[in-house]
Formats: sequence, structure tokens, C-alpha cells
Amino acid sequence: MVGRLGSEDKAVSLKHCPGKLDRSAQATLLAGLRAAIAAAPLFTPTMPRSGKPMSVLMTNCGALGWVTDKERGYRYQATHPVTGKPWPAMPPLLLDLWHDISGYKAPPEACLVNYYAGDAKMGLHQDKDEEDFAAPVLSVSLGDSAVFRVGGLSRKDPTQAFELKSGDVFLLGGGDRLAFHGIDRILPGSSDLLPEGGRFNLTLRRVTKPG
Ligand code: MD3
Ligand code: FE
Repeated sequence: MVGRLGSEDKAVSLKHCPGKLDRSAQATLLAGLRAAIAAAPLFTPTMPRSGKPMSVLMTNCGALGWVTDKERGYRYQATHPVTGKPWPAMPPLLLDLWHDISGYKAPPEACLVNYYAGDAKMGLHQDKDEEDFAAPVLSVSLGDSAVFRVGGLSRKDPTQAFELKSGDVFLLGGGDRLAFHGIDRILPGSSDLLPEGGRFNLTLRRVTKPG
């Protein structure tokens, strides 16, 4: 699926590639992800100011990672907030995928790993902690399916829901890079990729402007 909420005349900025990764590629990526999590354990992010825990667990790989806590809020940093160590390298498959489909001149700097247990969700938000909005965001889903919602540049704009399944790749760029989006819910038992159940989402991002 390519296009944008009924606007046929606009540059392609939202691209859903269902089943982009076959089962074998998903297993390869999952092994790389498990190794990254062993080095950089999943942590519970907390909201700026309120300190309220999010329902999603997070970690990162790559040069920079997205973190949030009560005291310092949303930011990118080079080290894990709990271990203090640099983030592990990105699995090569992710770099290949970015190279193949992002259409962007520079490599990604951050891969945010979100883990959704059966009851986790993510409210409607914009991703705007990056300096470079010209670069797209590339997302890969592994495990149980999710109901993903995307709207417009205003929170009040109408939204559209998609199901994101294991192996699906989603590319967001151009005019949709700052669209509101979120995860309504996970569909437990919809995939047997993860023995523990739930869903991983990996988002590859450029944080700084290249050059
Ligand atoms: C649409 N993650 O980590 S990824 C996030 O499935 C996040 O875990 C969701 O939203 C997840 O910030 C959705 C797909 C995605 C990523 C970035 C976007 C969709 C987007 C930026 C603009 C619009
Ligand atoms: Fe987001």
C-alpha cells in the first residue's frame, strides 16, 4: 500500500509493505534483537513531569537511543539510562532494509525498540524529537499484530487504522513524517514468532542532519 489517506496527487509519503520480511528474515532479525536486548535490557520509560510509566517497554540500538524519564523528558542519548553503556550496534538486516527502501542519503542513527505485552498501547502522538524531519522513519513489526492508527498534522484530524503484522514494514516520510499516530491495541495470539507473546516494533530514524 502506497499513498496517503485519499490524496492521489501528493508525493508518496506513507508506504506499508505487508510481509516484507519472510519468516526466515523475521527469525534472523529476532536473533539480532535478542542479542541487543541482552546487552541493553528493556526498561520502563516514564512520562516527562508526571513520571507516569508507559505500558510499552523500550530499548535501543545504534549510535543514539530515544529515552524519556520524569526529570529530563524526551531525548536522544548515546547511552542506556540504566546500565550507562553505549547502545549495541544495529542488526545488519535493518541497515540493509533502510538502504533498500528509505531513499535517504545517510544511514539511520537510532533504532528504538518497543515491546508491547498483550495489554500495552501507545497514545496518539507526533515524533518530533529529531533534528532531521527530512529523513523518513522506517518501522518493522515482529510478533503479534497491532492496530496502528494514523491521522494528520493536527490531533483533531480524522484518523485511519491499519493492522500491522509480523514482518510488515512501514515507511513514513515527506508530508506525513509529523502525522499523529499511535497503537490502539495488540491482538494477542495472532503470531507464533515470539514464544512469550506480544509484539516488538523497531523504528529506524535519522536524528541529526547529515553532513
Ligand atoms: C507515523 N511506534 O515509537 S511505528 C514510536 O508500533 C511509535 O511501536 C509505533 O510510534 C509502534 O514513536 C508505531 C510506525 C510509525 C513510526 C513513526 C511515525 C508511524 C509513524 C511517524 C509519523 C507517522
Ligand atoms: Fe511514534
